[in-house]
Amino acid sequence: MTKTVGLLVMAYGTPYKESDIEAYYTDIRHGKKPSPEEVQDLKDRYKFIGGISPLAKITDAQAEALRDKLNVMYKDQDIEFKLYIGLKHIHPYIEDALKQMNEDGIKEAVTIVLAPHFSNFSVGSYDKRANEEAEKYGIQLTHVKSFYQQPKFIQYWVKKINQTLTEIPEEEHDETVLVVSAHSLPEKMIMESHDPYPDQLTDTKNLLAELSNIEHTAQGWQSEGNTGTPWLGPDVQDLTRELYKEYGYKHFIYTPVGFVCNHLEVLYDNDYECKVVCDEIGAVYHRPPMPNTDDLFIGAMADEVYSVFSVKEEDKHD
Ligand code: FEC
Repeated sequence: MTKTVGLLVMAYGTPYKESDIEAYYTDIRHGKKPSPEEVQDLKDRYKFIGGISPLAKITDAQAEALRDKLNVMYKDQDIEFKLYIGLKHIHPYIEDALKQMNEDGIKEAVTIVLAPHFSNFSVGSYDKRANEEAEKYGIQLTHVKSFYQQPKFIQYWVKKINQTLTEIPEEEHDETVLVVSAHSLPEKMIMESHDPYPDQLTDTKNLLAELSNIEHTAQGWQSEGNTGTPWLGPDVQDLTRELYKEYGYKHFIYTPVGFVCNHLEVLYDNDYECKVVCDEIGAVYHRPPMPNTDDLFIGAMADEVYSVFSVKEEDKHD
């Protein structure tokens, strides 16, 4: 008999319409209302990328593609995954997803956050919320903690970096640098807890340097908030200026590998803010496409699920 297992795909969430922006921002700020100026600034950024973010639609599409792939991979184990989407900052919240799972009679689920690297303050905080809720209902969860090391994840980015290099004249490859980045976090939180996040980004950068045709690489952080305390750096914009000053690079290839799709933090922070700096210094801005629903990327997440979740022999024929 086929066994149904929950697949809880967790993601950041985005406002569905302009009137959601203030409540969404307040949720990000743990209930502290942003000032009218801050809300207006965020509204302007969304307006700049077309009004609303494509994130909600892409999250759904990624989650559905992952479920479909897993259902093929687990077919001969007689397992079928039922998909639940749980968001961090807007409905359907992580708690809503667990409640629905319980109502559907799900007893066991695999969770994955649509973020490749693990930090206690990113993936860890999603998992904590899911665990607290699952405990109430007696649902057993198996978590994917990270998938940045999955060969298909790296292959995706290697392929895109190499494709981008073909658009740059060969004699200028030595004057091209790859900027590998993820979302910054407050330095104090990361350092005090020996969080693996910065090292995982360095590992990613090193793998891309080793396996792609790029000659020069640098690691940066992006999209930091305004908390009045230091965040992980260097910020990608400052880094661009520094690299230009020191090496005079003509081409900058940005790979925000800490994110998995097109959304505000890429479409604004990279495609607008980093491009402004490139224009200012007279360099060429390049940003390969984000993974979105690319088959290699979905395959990387599916392979990680497969490596953490297997059904015990005795459960197979329930
Ligand atoms: O709608 C969209 O397209 C936006 C999607 C979005 C993603 C995202 C990912 C991450 N964030 C992380 C941490 C922080 C911390 C703060 C913070 C603030 C914001 C704001 C917006 C926002 N984040 Fe976000 N983030 C996205 C959107 N984020 C909007 C508020 C305005 C601003 O600062 O720009 C600071 C909170 C504070 O002020 O106290 C910290 C991390 C990720 C990547 C992992 C993940 O997806 O969970 C880490 C997508």
